[in-house]
Amino acid sequence: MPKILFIFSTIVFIFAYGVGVGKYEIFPHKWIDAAVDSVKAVIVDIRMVTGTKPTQHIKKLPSPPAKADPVTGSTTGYTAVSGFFDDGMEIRLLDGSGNMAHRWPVSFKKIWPDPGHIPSKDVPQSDWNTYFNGIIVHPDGSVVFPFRGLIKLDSCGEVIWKSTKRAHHSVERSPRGTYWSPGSNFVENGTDYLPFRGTYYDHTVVEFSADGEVLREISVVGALKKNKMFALLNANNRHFELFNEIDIIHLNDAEEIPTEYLPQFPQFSAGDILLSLREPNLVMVMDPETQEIKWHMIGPWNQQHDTDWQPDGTITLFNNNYDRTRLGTELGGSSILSVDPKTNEVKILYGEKEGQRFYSAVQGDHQVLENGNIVIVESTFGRVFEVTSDGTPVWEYVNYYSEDEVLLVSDVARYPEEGMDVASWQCSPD
Ligand SMILES: [Ca+2]
Ligand SMILES: [Ca+2]
Repeated sequence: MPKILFIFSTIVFIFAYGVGVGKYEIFPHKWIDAAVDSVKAVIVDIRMVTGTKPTQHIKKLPSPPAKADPVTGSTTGYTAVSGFFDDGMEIRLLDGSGNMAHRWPVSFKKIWPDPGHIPSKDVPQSDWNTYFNGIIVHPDGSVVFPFRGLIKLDSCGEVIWKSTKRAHHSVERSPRGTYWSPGSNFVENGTDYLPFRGTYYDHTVVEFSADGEVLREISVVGALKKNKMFALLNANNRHFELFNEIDIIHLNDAEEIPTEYLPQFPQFSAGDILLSLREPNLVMVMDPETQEIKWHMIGPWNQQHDTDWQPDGTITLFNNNYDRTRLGTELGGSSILSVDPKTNEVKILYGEKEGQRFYSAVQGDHQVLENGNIVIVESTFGRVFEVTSDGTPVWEYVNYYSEDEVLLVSDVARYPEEGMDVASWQCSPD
């Protein structure tokens, strides 16, 4: 091929890839949304496709490192994490010392050898050009996670079932043993939602049976319309017709209220689901039967992820506090917040203080443990850590690629050791 043609085709590839990233969430698009970053993403993508270096999953640590001393303590229970480890995307189970207790390699090509349910332009170029959020590890060693559908693998990583219904960002079990995930449908020329004439992703909540069958799907944009809350979506001078194929709400969590928490949430009922919508900084509780939105609040969180019900009648969340800086220096970094939906009182549980600095512009996950400790994933800096309720770090795992580079970790789920008979699972890690 003449050199000039090669250069031209590379530029076309770069451009196409940059567009793909923006439109189809191949990677966290906010992470690489600036034009210069898109070009960078493409340059790295050549190394991704050729399997040379997983640059798309790597972030360079600040220099000098913001935190000098590693936390060396151990913890109890098993910590499930997902991200890029060693040779590819995986779900891993870590023991209390951070050692790998089990692993589930996740290959797009193996799970979806014939991805007919995905538009060809969205099919990843390689197993490395993928990522996912949301994991559940079951006591028998099976895992469920959204990955261009909802997937259940056994302890050896073989597919037990898979649904082609698009699911993304999170998966949570209901009290009935079913699964909730955010879903999405592509809407062309959004005439259903005039005056918004654009083409967009209508994010939905999808309930799957324990066998992966779709039981129901509810449009969240439709629910906002029904509750006369549509004005929230074009606040800040946003006009959807100016955009194309836009992710207008970025639904990133859906979980049903645990039955045992109901007495602490008298304003809500069994079956209600908690939703996190990143774009409008909106957290809300919806009855999926009637689509009545029973409570909602915008901020003070900013671009949040992972809202969780708590047994004390509060809701906690990962406040990304995205501010377009590399280290969150403009707004003070990310934090874990709690809100009482009875009073709308907000408290900072961890972060936004000297000595508690962490920051993940996108993704991020947290879990409040029974003893009040909090496990936090600082996704883009590849760090999972646990702090006590007074903010003392007690455990840490960093997914290093090199001395000054880390690989993204998207999720965390902590499980007590009891009931997780990991030694009995087939296919122990090699
Ligand atoms: Ca959550
Ligand atoms: Ca959580």
